[in-house]
Amino acid sequence: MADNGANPRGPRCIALVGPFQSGKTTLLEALLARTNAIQRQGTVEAGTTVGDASKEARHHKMSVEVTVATTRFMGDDYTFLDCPGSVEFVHEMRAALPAVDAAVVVCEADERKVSQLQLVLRELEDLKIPRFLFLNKIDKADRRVRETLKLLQPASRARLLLRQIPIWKNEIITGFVDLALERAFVYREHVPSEVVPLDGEDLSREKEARFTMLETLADHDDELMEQLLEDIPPPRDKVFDDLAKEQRDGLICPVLIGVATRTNGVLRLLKALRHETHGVAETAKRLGVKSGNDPVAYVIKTFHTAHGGKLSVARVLAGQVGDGTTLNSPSQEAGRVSGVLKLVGQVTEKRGPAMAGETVGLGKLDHAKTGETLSAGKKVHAPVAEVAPFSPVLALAISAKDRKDDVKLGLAFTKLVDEDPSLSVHHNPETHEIVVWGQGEMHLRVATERLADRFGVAIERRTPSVGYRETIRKSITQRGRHKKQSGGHGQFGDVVLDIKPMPRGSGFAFEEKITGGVVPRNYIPSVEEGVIDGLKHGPLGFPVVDVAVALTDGSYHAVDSSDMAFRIAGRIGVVEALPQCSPVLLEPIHTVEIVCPSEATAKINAILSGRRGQILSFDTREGWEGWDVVRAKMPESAIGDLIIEVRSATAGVGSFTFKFDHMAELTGKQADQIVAARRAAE
Ligand SMILES: Nc1nc2c(ncn2[C@@H]2O[C@H](COP(=O)(O)OP(=O)(O)OP(=O)(O)O)[C@@H](O)[C@H]2O)c(=O)[nH]1
Ligand SMILES: [Mg+2]
Repeated sequence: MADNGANPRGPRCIALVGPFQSGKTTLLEALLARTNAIQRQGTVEAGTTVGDASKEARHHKMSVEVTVATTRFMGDDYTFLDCPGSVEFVHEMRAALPAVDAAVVVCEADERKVSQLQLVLRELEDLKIPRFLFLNKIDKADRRVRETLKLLQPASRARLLLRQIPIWKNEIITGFVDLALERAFVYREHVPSEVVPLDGEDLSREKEARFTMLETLADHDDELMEQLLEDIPPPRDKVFDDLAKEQRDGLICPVLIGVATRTNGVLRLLKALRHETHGVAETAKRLGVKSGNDPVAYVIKTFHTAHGGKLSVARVLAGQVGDGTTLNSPSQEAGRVSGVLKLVGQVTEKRGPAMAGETVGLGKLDHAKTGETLSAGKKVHAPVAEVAPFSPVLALAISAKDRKDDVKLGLAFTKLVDEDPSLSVHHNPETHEIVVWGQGEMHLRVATERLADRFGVAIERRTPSVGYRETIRKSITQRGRHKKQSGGHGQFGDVVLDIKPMPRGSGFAFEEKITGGVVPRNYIPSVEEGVIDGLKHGPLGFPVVDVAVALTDGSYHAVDSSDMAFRIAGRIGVVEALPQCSPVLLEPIHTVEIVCPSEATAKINAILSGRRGQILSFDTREGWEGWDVVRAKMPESAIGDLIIEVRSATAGVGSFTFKFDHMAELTGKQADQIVAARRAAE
């Protein structure tokens, strides 16, 4: 294909993904600088990149969301999605990936990041997204690239195929040889590399490495195999075709090398994307888009700008979307597009309608959500992808510093969760806490920073309360009597209650066994209400559960008895009885399922034992070579910050899910401490 004019494959959408801090945002910067979308290449250190332009990203010097930037290269539009590498923000990447044509997996020669690389590659493999590996930071390389590949290979199901080899001079990499082009280049800072003659030792290394590359390609191409066996040099076009085809089929993952900070290897990467990645037609096929000319778009990300309202970043998969197009999600009308924007990070520019393949910001789709498929045909298009929900791992209790901000806080949360469905917000009516669940410390920190910065709500943060309860171990019969005689009309209620423990998990039961009308029927519901009042706060300070209360006897007064008087009598009966029933604390126990690379399993066991975990089973993780699953029962109080220890024991890749199992009695020193803390807080 000639290297000029628009490519028939049209606009591309490419994800930049990879382990934490591997250089994705820097690479985006280099890609934008090389294609003249920006004047000067910024740096993460100086906080001047397009990718990490938000206040939170600059502050933490890491990406905390997907950044979308469109540029033009040799007549075609390319939209890059710079995805955060931190496991706490993986959900951003996961929501964005379905719509891309290909991914550039940016990685480093670092054995500590192999598991993270595996996680990222898994997502791409499962979605059948063609991918390049961009081995970045080779300015710091201290081992041979071939050794690095051996180190990284276990992370990839597809064969890693070295496309370029470095040229070394005095232990420093000064350029590279492209094995498909058979051309040598010398790096120059921030300008395209210079072609140099390929000769001497570099040529013999090239011959050997190219042969290895061809052999790998020939595993899936008999004709090429024959040519190699017969020593016939394969035509260059055939090699390129094989590279592209085998990559598309998920058989290989070509590896390119470079230095993002110096824009080295970036032009070759762009050219590889141009020639070897397919466009939206193939992607639409992969996603099962069936629409003819009706518009179909996939929502990659959702923003709420401080002033401009809601913006949905979407890739148009079919048809055309413009101002005024009404789009539907599978569940409802998503809204009418008001404003189509080109995005280069936070810089936006109004533009005309977007055609199939383009990735743009769509304004005012009030009811569109990230991960949804929007369409405008007669029939609503089926979802092209289902983004699995994220289970939360860490919680934070939040309140507005100023009660006046409560409403504002509620509204801000609605927008935050709309932007980031991996956050969830619950109101705990018992403790009046707003509990925010998320993916880790940094994720929750960024969420609270956004509350303050973007929505102007000052907040207080606390560790959420554990759902302790209490119950009784002994039965009792107790009288509850309420009598007040003050001047005219008095109050009188008198009840006798049988109070009994019930089996764990049965909650509360009320029964009445009144004979002879000693407590008139109409007062009995009030007695029950009073009993419930009394159980809300037991002698240890927690709600009382698993008790049965029977109303067996009592008396009334024709004038002074009332609903209120019987309610108070019921409560008095319970409150006086409970301390005599040998109360005991109950703590919630959950089943926890931890997944981790096998080499960390021993450490995980130690962590679980150290947190009163009772290990139930170990297994190898199905479909995940080199990973284990550990199941355990654990108290809720020990799950609170479990994720922090699990991540630190697994280079960030371990995680867990948990589910409530049962309430268990807790006695001894630990229980005493919890009760004392509760008293002190009241
Ligand atoms: N030596 C060297 N450093 C690099 C290179 N590319 C990036 N860096 C540095 O690596 C660090 C991380 O770079 P980023 O671009 O923020 O990496 P990232 O992958 O976007 O990070 P996250 O999005 O937080 O996962 C920064 O200090 C960069 O300057 C490179 O090619 N060589
Ligand atoms: Mg980044």
